[in-house]
Amino acid sequence: MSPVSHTFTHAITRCPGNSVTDGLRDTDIGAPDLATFLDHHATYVAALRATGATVSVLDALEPYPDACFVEDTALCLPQGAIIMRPGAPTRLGEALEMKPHLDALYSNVETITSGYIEGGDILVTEREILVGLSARTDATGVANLTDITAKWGHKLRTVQTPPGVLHFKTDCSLLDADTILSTELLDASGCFDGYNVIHTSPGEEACANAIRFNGSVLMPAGFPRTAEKLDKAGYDITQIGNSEAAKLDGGLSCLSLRFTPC
Ligand code: CIR
Repeated sequence: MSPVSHTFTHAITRCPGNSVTDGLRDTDIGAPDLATFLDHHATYVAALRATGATVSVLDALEPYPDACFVEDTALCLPQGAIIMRPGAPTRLGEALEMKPHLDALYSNVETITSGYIEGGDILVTEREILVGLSARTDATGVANLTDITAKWGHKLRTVQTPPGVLHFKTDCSLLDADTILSTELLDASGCFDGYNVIHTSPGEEACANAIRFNGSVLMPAGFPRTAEKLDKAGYDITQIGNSEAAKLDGGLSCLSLRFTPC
């Protein structure tokens, strides 16, 4: 059977709109350039499609500057999809905007109704779902998610997103059923005990957010030592420009929902 944690037939993305220049950011290092962002986004969609997946590109949602970061709006599992409740007040409405698109593809769509939780804090591996408590994801949201995923037979483990880090997956990614790419900082917490862990190279922590999508590992361009490490470990690497999303603390996983509808 194909590994459900990184083998997918579909992905949903959303184009950044003009309002993306107002997107949330921890530190202001300048607004993203829309033309460059759109160019990177098109390359990203092409890379997902190159693996054989069907990829939807939704129209920009101008009232929501961060709406291109669709990962935060839902969790897609083999048994159904779950609409999140983003902890950033300006992003709360994005989740309901995603619901009709998932309703069209899934027979089973549930919704988080209490607390807060964003998809960027959730790492699904072959054996469990890890959820990082963060400034965007609280214990009530995690409890609500636990109730839903337990019905579907999943084991969920609550972990901690490091202080000052936006999301759990800002600092880690799944590379295969047993292997995680992680910053040394996050790995030092012990949350990946029992997994093989590959560390981002020193000074390249910003590339910890990558995606294993079917046969490829998509990672941001500009991190040569980590790319070489992953190449030597046998992964098929695709490097994609991510400079504009990074100005808004966004990595490659944030830009898509990846799933096989049921
Ligand atoms: C935010 O602060 O919500 C956006 N500017 C970035 C969201 C990145 N999403 C993700 O890591 N899953």
